Amino acid sequence: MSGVELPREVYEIAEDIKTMRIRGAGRIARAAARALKIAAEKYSGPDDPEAFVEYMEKAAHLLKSTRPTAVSLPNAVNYVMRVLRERRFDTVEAAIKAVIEQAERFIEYSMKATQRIGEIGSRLLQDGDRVLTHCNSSAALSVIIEAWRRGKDLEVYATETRPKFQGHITVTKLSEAGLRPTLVPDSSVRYLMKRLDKVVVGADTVTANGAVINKIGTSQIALAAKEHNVNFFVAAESIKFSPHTVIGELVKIEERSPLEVVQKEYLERNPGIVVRNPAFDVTPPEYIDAIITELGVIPPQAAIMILVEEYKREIRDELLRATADIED
Ligand code: RUB
Repeated sequence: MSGVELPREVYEIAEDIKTMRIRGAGRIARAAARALKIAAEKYSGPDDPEAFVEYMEKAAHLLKSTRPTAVSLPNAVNYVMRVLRERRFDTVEAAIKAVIEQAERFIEYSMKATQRIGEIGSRLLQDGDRVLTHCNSSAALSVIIEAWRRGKDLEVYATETRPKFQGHITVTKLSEAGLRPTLVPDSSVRYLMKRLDKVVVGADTVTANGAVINKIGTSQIALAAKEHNVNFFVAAESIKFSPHTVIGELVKIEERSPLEVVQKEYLERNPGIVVRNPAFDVTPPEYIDAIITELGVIPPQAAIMILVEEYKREIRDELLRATADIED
């Protein structure tokens, strides 16, 4: 690994992602792209393109290691790093310029994708719908708020989303947009489901078979929605689709500190009690009516089509890697 030190800002962004000051799969991805851009802008190592690539790989590695579940993070890092991995540069200056442009391209695409999901997804909500959302997803909010802006009167429910209470961010955003959201405990979802029409949630990762990994509790909501014949929609940009899952790789579910669930004193007083804090769960495709992407609305079973269309290179690399492993 490169001996050239990374700028302080890159470590700060990595720490902000790890500690969830920056959170939500889309935001994490854009923050990582921004960190790579800063790393390139502030490079102060030798005037040697190879040394620069090594230094950028160090930044890429650091950023990817911050949180394990949202595939948008490695997708963002790989998208930016692709310019260095697939091209050779004669000068460091040219390589820096290419990284900056690629990072900016990613950020712009990601922002526009969320907006486009709102435009496309808003058509799935009807005037008078009672809609539930979980956690805090920019893509899901884009759908709900855009439908509201288009004149659809919606009654929106948001779960608290324990233990980190991202639901509070959601109700604030909805309220700022002019809606009058209702905040509800996570455990009230099945009780409320009979009076709801639709559920809209975001995604951290969509797998090749159309399963969706999102904030813990999402799969229970999907179960209750299925039981009550309530439509369950997922809003997810194509950067949330995981090329690694094409070869059957499983998505790692982040397990966070028990101290987000109970206080330190509680653990000290009760040494015989184990507290676990899994942060995400998996909703199988059978429980999902549609995935709203910036490329259109798809049934979950068509996730593989988005992957093949958008991640040709990555899938080819994954397949080569899998074959090499078999031959070893
Ligand atoms: C956030 C979460 C969100 C998705 C999608 O979890 O599960 O639903 O990341 O969000 P955490 P977005 O708070 O642990 O990061 O649509 O904004 O990408």
